[in-house]
Amino acid sequence: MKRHYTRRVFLKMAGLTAALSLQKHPATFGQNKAVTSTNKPNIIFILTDDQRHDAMSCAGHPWLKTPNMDRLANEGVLFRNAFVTTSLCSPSRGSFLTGCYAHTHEVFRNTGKDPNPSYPTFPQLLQRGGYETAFIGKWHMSRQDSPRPGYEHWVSFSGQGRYGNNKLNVDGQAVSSETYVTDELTNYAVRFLKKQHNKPFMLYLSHKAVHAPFTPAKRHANLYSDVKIESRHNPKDNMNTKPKWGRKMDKNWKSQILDYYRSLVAVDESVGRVLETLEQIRALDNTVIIFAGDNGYFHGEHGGMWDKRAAYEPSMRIPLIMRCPHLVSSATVCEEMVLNIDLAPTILELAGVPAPGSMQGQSWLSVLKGRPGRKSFLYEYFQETDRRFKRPTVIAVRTKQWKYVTYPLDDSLTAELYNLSTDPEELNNLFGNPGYADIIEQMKRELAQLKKKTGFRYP
Ligand SMILES: [Ca+2]
Repeated sequence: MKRHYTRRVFLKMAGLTAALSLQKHPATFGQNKAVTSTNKPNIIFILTDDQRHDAMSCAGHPWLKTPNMDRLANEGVLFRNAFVTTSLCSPSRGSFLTGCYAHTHEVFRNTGKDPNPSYPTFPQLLQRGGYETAFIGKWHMSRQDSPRPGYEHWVSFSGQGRYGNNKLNVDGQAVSSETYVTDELTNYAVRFLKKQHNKPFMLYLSHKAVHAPFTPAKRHANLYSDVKIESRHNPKDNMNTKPKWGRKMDKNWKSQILDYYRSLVAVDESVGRVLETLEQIRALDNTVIIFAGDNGYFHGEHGGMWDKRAAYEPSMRIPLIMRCPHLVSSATVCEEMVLNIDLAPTILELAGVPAPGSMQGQSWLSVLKGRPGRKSFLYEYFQETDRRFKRPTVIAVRTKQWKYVTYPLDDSLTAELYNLSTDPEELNNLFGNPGYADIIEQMKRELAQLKKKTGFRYP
């Protein structure tokens, strides 16, 4: 049973938060006397690739079973309004790491570039703040696999990597993978967790799944074969009011969607193995686990959209759960709008490490303490030079009630306005409807303010 925030819960949590900063945890690492006791929690960030916000049973998926993601939500907070500021792999990864917009950290596209080093990443700051840090998995910015600054332990591969037969870079050494990528990365994660830790640790476990080509583990190859796969297009969608672009379903979309969900089952098992390992090393109660996706994914919405990159909800929404036993006891749902750029300042606050002023996100612990959340945010996507992705540059602003989408570099495309309170599926574009002229003016002003505040610029 989910519990939505009430004033009482906020106050209770505010008290618990105050206690956290003072509390010592002598039992942090159980019986292991060699480990220094500390009041800093361990932190595990698990990132998936292209997982839809609703691709978890705890988020209401009708037939997919994700018992371990559900456990995180049942023992923590499920964020029901979590978004990325750019719905694309590399820019979003740069934003998780630096707490900044793509137009600031300068990973504008999937063009093989790491964030501008002027903007420190949260693992670098944690390492300086006394954490033992590890990165395991898909990096997917600059296309080389060698260790990046900020990590004492490094396991990665070049670019997208593969579901099998990966060429891994383990702390600077070339190593061939032995098994299916999700299991392989989890094996490395478990090994890292089980080693002796003389400091609090931060593990960044970054899965390849469920990115295309959707490839399930062999043991899951026939799961859900009796499920009827349907497109998410809503027949009530008023396509006449929308700009025409990006509507091209993969020709094998039914089997693609089925394999997408099958691939996610190994990720759920991975979450289970992480939880089980934390129990074994007696660190579960002193470890914060944050689980997120790097962007959403279309499964046929709006007349057959596929992939991501757009400002519609299935693309910009992400799954986000935080198990944080110090702050939240169980089964809490947060409705405030939180972003990928909030992850870094959140983790730094959890670790008691000051966030640099350059970070543009804000710790989401503040909304968990009952403070008001943001009222709007800027969304940006910059057109790619790769001709396979014929998607226009998109600049949008989203509030709790409204979304205003613009295509500033393509005059042939109409802008869009949706009332998310009455039309959460964005079926009816209200832009150009004279009854909404005042809302459009407000949204234009909000967009201009957000651009100014965040130093918006084109690549
Ligand atoms: Ca992605």
